[in-house]
Amino acid sequence: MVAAGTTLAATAATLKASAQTPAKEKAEALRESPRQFPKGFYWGVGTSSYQIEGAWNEDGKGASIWDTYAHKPGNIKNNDTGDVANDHYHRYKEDVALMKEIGANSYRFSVAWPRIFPEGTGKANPKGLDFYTRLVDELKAAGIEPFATLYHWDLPQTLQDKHGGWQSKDTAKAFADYAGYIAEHLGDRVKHFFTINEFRSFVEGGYQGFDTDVGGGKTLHLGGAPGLRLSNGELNQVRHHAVLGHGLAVQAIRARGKTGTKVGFAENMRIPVPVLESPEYVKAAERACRDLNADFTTVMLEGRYTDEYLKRTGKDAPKFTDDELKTIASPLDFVGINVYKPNSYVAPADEPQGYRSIPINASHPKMQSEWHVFDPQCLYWAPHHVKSLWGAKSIFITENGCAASDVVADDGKVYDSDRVMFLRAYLTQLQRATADGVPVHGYFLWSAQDNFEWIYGYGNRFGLIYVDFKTQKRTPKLSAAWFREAARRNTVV
Ligand code: PNW
Repeated sequence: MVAAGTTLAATAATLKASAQTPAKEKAEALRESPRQFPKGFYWGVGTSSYQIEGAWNEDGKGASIWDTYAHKPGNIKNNDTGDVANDHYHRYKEDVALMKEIGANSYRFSVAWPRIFPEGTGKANPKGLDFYTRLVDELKAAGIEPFATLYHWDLPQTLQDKHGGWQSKDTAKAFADYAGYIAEHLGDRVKHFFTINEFRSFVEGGYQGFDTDVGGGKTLHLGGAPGLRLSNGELNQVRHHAVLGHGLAVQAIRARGKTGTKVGFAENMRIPVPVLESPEYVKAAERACRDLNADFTTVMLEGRYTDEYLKRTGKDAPKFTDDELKTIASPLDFVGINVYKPNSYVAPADEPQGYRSIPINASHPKMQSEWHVFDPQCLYWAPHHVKSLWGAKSIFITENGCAASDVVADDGKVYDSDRVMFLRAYLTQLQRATADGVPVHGYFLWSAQDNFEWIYGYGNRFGLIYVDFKTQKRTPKLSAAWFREAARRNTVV
């Protein structure tokens, strides 16, 4: 009570002072605003190679499983493909200039493995590396810090053909070799690496298909490349190989990168939100979080599969060695989480697991993507859980954003009022987390530009910048102006 009273009084004083003082002091007062993010906060935007680059078979690039998957009629809405996408491969200079214009001080992009090693392993393709070298130089010259993701799902097709992709441990080893190669060649300018993006999405989507709760007892079935339908036992083994690939890559990056290179993963952790903010409910949500993420986040941060996970999977449990567990839990410099929606609402329960999930209501508000359950609180609880469960010292929000039904208005502008509402609401919760001492050091909005949204093709637009895919014309949206102002003032605006 005392603290709340003091804060209110301080806010009132600030407001009063700012009403009477000249511009410079007003700016000072704003900087003191209680909605400030920590000093040095990274305000970034994100993309991934297959979703924006195009040039799918240029300059020696090998095919990826997404090239193959999208080329097969019926897999993608409207049979869209990433063959051209945003043509970013040729327009990266314009795109970096636009990022600067919209106020981003950092950029999370991904490297297309088959550009670097067209066959997955073996001989490197110098032209592939050259593209990322030029991109990184352009970013540095614009004062934008590059953050590189090494795997955002575009596996070299050869590795799929040779041994079933991530069904084989050989893919995990090949991934580490490629990761080490990139760290060696870009590590003088790229200081932050994410190994793998969204383990759950590409493993479950690609190797079995997965169901996500959209409220009212309904689930939505989502899939992706390579489009397999494995059994549960086989799927758990793929999960294991993916986290093993991450661990091996961490070691390779440390061995071959420059001293001081920082590394972590970027996972779309399942996020349980406590129904009430009381200690018992928060405890229940933390237990749910550790449990629901046992297969990826928990094993990478704890170095063991939880007893409940092994019991639950039974005869379908992955086969693993203690050595592999050590590798999987190689020490990290930060934890990256992609945060879009709560996965469940949680209450305490007497059952041994200590929590129960409350159904998501049928009328729950959503954003445009049919899976996108709207709740800003998840951007508070996700990093909070990561800190309280695993003691993370540094956390990045590697993705957050939403699709919206954007159109160009008569005056040539794009008025994405719902995205502005979404960002303000979610970032208010993120700021609250940082104010509570959760060490979040950066935020990457998904996405810099509208792009190829996987099985939804070009229909679902996530960008701060609108892209006309016929002419490749780029137009910053209303939300881009919002983002620039928030980044400039390092606060929620
Ligand atoms: C992420 N869900 O995928 C990916 O990392 C991006 O490449 C993608 O464009 C972006 O989010 C938007 O979809 C997700 O069902 C796919 O909750 C599905 C879900 C979340 C993220």
